[in-house]
Amino acid sequence: MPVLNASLAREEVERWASTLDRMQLEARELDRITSVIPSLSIGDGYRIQEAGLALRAARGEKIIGMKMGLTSKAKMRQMGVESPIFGALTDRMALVDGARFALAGTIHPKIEPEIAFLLARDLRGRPTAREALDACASIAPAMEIIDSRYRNFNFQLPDVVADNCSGSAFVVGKWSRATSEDFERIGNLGMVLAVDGRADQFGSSAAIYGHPAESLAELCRMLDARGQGLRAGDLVLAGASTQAIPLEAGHRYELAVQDLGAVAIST
Ligand code: OOG
Ligand code: MG
Repeated sequence: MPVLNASLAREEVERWASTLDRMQLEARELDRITSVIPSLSIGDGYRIQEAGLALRAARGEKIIGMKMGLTSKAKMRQMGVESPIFGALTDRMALVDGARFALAGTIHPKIEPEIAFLLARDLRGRPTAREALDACASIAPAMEIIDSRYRNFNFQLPDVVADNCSGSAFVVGKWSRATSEDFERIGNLGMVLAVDGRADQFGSSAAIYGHPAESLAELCRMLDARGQGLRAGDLVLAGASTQAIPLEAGHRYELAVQDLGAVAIST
């Protein structure tokens, strides 16, 4: 069982948050915190994440939603960890569909195929996947750019949680209306991530925690355990359906999702 209790002193939490924040701003990497503090708990990780988000809020960044991470077997295997985690999405992380993403200022970015939800109403407590989908206005194809601040993406769960779950940027395609009648269909949509028009990763939305709405429901349950919830207007990334691939200069990355359409960025 992962350790959920928090033990790190407040000053230490703030010190690590500001170190990670500086690493991101300066595009530098560091060794995972657990190599220095092996007893770091997941609870400490979330406290560091929160302190880091407060630093960004002080610079005018606004939280517009949440991301789930490590919700697929492919990602758990790729990163060597085995339970879902969540982080925040801010307005400055959002890219416009078709935009160019400059690699300058990043460390070792990767891109991954995702499904995004937009909440039509508040969602709190411990909903089922169907109840979670019911709270959504719409769903869209999306891609997330992750860029761990740890050397070689080498981390344990408390580290990656502290690092806002490797979040760097994200892009969302066209929204489609989603209702509970779409539940079965949304649970098994083909997803193809292509580089310069050549398919590179094939997946299904079923790989995202069994069903992307199950990931949304799990996020809500994890937030509930901390006395928090989701609000109308929040955007949620449900987690990648395949492993992430390195983002390199001079390419076009496009995700096509069955029935939902495509979303792209260029580097
Ligand atoms: C952690 C973030 C995982 C996902 O969709 O599974 C994630 C990482 O892989 O560095 O965003
Ligand atoms: Mg992701």
